Order: sequence, then structure tokens, then C-alpha cells
Amino acid sequence: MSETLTGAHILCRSLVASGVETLFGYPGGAIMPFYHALPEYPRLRHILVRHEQAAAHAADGYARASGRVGVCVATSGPGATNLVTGLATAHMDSSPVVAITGQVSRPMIGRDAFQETDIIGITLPITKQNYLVQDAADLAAVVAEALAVAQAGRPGPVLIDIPKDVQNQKVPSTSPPDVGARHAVPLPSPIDDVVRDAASLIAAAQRPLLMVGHGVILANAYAEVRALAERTGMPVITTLLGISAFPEGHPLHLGMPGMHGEVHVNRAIQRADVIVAIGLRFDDRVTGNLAAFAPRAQVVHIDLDRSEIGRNVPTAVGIVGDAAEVTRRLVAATRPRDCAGWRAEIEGGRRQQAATYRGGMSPEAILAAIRDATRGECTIVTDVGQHQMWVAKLFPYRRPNTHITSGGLGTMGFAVPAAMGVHLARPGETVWAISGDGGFQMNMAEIATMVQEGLTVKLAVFNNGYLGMVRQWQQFFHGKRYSSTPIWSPDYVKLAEAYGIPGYRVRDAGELADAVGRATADPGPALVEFVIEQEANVYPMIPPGGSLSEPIEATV
Ligand SMILES: Cc1ncc(C[n+]2csc(CCOP(=O)(O)OP(=O)(O)O)c2C)c(N)n1
Repeated sequence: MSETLTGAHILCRSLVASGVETLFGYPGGAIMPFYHALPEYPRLRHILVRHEQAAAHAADGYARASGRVGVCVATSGPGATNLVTGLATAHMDSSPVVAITGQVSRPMIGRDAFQETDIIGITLPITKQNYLVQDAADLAAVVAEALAVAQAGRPGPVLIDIPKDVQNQKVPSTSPPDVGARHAVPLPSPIDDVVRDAASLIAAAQRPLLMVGHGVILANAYAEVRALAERTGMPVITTLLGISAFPEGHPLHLGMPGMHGEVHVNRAIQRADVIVAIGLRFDDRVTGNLAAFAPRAQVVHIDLDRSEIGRNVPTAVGIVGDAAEVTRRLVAATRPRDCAGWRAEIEGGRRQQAATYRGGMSPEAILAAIRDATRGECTIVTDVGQHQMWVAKLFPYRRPNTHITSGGLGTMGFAVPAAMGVHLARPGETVWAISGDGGFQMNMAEIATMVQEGLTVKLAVFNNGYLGMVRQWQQFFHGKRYSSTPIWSPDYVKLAEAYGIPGYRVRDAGELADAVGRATADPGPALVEFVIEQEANVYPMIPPGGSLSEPIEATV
């Protein structure tokens, strides 16, 4: 006779069977049967966050850093809706997250029951798939499928909504089906013809460029992309989410394109005759005005998601497939060349660039201090705003996948909780969460989670007293009317003290090395507030909707 189990136990067993080790969550009425079963599964480590949004971001950070699925848990109603921003963030950045939500019991669904919310309806557009589990007998299969779907092809979030009575329902236990193979995405074949077409375009190009996006990180295609660049001599551009997919400091690396891209990078795009784009979606922050984007270039677009090919930018050759596999074939189909003249032309432009930041507590000096204290061996998680752009442009990422940020949704409040997930995925790594004073205040309650759970995250707050990036737009485009952007902060050193962690305030560049060094060396979480120039700007900047050819540059 087979064993009888509750839905809650089947859920726990299925998670264990799928190799899940870490859950980020917050309990409540409709998910209590699951939390009741959980202590019987010591292989599932549950991290109690302070807000469900943080659970979703932490699961996202865990997923991005580990390449495995990140799992978050919440109760029905407000618990589930608090996950929404995190799921939308994961959806936009193709991060494999599975959210498990409690739901009111089946007979109460549709009656506006206490804490009932249609989370399936709400998350439909921001998940790859979602499930309302109506029978505990389906749970093992649903969990296995949800985890497979989250990772299959282009990764993304999946939600499983489980009514409370289904968690309590007793059914004969079944072993979870092996669904992995069903969701594996085969490389469309034959692709050799299109790869040959792409190789001929590269061979004939005078000014080819390689644009590298997040898909290269997701596909672990670092070696292949580097081989392609080195074989063809194509200069390499990394998008915001592609940063750390190609070593900064490599002679072929140019930098970041788009709204805050360096002038020589955007100029190279505007002059290029062939652009080979791997694992990116030509976001509007990258292209600026699409009509004026890369006017001379024929585009080779390699992406796992067929719907991205030709979506924003007309494509001469589209190749649907895994970035590593396609790039490997492309390397084999290309002949060695060096593009020296083209690179010299671009480098000439690079030298003309003005230094954009004043001395003292410049972002350069702060990031140099973090680089020195960690010897560059750290993972940096950024929030959203000016500091995000400074870090993207100035930190010398050498190791793959060591820059994690919310690119697509641009979610303030992401860095602090996501960094907790990164730490759990990479326990031996130094993890710095870098935020502005605005975004930090959105999720700083998670310091309590770090202390309670023993999570070592280093917290950097760039304090300019403003919602800096919005203030910058107000300065440039709204006649300097700083409407609702000055923002007060608590005393961060005392805040750190209240949580029982070391806190440092740095007002002077001379104090940087000491504070950053101490914070880095501390065995637990530590906070450093950097008091920076209030009206520092991120330069250059393409005005929203403008052409990459028309940057606003620093005048200092
Ligand atoms: C959740 C959320 N709300 C609002 C915004 C709009 N926004 C983008 S950048 C920014 C300012 C960020 O200020 P701060 O965190 O202090 O960072 P800074 O730009 O000063 O580095 C705002 C409000 C956003 N991206 N996310």
C-alpha cells in the first residue's frame, strides 16, 4: 500500500527531490500547512525575510548567482501581491524564480474571502507559467514542471498557487515525474546555413562590432564569445546585463552602450557596418531612438528566444539557439582577422573623453577602494539610479557573472535583498550591495534578516541627499525644479548600530581605504555610507528618445 501524505508534505518532498536547498519567504494564514511541515525537511533552509518583495529579489539574486532556480514563498493576498515587483523584475531579466503562494481554500475561492487575491490573474503577464493547484495529487508533477519551466529555454519566473485545503489534503504519495527532458529546448537545426551567412557578413565587414548581453551569462558562453572576439578582432560592447560576460580590461573590450554609454562606444555603434548581437534584446536604453540606431549596420542576432529576433531592430541574419552552441559554430565558420584600423579609429575617440567626475569622494575613488579591499574578487549587486550607472561603467569586472543588477524593470530596492540571495549562492564570495540613499531605504529592513540568518553582505550607500537619477533628469529636462527628489536619511551609522553591525560614514576620500577595508574584513554584514557630492551627474547621457549620436557630455 502506498504512503498517504498531505499536500504540504508532498510540496516539501518535491522541492527536496528537485534539489532545492534554500527558500526565501514569510508565513501567513493560507500557507500555514506548508510552514507546519517545513521543519521536518532540514535540507530546505528557510530564510525569513522582512517583506515578501525581498523574498522574491533574494530568490532572483540566488538564481542569477547560482544558475539554479531561486524559490520564494508567501501567503495569500498581501503576501502574494508583495511578491509582484520581484516577479516582474525576474521576468524582465530572464531569471529562473519559482514563487509558491498559499491561496484561500477551494470552497472560498471567488467569494472575496479574507486575504483572497487572484494572484494567478495578477501575475499572468509577468510569469512564464503559473498554476492553481486544485488537487494535491497533482502537486509533485506541478512542482517538478514549474522548476523545469523556470529554467528551460529563456529562463523566467513561475508561480504555484496552492489553496490551503489542498495543502492539507491527504493523497497517496507518488514519486515526481521526470519532466526535465520535456522542457529542454533543442537547438533548432539545421543552423549551419545561417551560421555561414553570419560568418560571411563578418568576413566582409570593415567595422564589425560584437554586442554581448545577459544571454551570454545565462548560457555560460564566456569562452565561446571570447574566442569569437579574439578570432575576428571584433571590438566588444557589453550591455548593462552583459557586464562581466567579457573581461573588462581585455584589449577588445569597449564598454557599455546606450543612454549612459561612453561616447566612443555609442559612436562605434553608429559607425559599425555589422553588429553581431548575442543574447540581448535591443532594449530602448541601449538603442535610444530606434530610427537612428546603427544606421549603417547589418545585424546578426543570436538569441534563444525566437520572438526577440527582429522585434526591435531589423535583422539581416537571425539565429535562434543557445548562445554557447551557436557561437562555437560561428567561431568555427569564421577566419582569423584583426580589425586593427577600425579599433584604432574607435580608440582615438576614447582618448578625447573628458574626466566626468570631480575629485574627492568621486564614484571612481569609492569603487577603487572596494576594488582594492577585495582585490577585485567580489560580486557586486547594484540598485537603480546614478550609482548603478557609475558602478556599471567604472568597476573592473574580470570574472564572469560578478555584476548583478535589475536592468529591465529598474527596480529600486533590489540590491539589498538580491545580495542576500547572491551570498547564499556563493557563500565564500565577498558580496557588496551598492545602493543610493533612496533605494537603500526601500529595503533596508533586510539588515535584520542578515543578522538573524547570519548572511554576510557588505552594504554601501551612496548618499547624495537626493533621488539622484531623477534629480539629474529634473536638472537637464525640467528646468532644475527638484520636485520631491531631496530625500532625508536616518543616521546610517546609528542604524547599523541598532542592528548590531559595524557602520562607517565616509565624508573624505582619505578615509575610504580604512572604512572599506574594515567593512570588507568584518566576518559579518557591515554598512558604509559614502557622503558624495549632492549634484554629481552621470555623463554622458543620451536624452530619452534621442539618438546615440547626440549625447549630453560633461562640461566640467
Ligand atoms: C521602485 C522604483 N520606484 C521609482 C523608480 C524611479 N527611479 C529611478 S532612479 C530613481 C532615483 C534613485 O535614487 P537613489 O536610490 O538615491 O540613487 P541615486 O540615483 O541617487 O544613485 C528613481 C526614483 C524606480 N526605478 N524604482
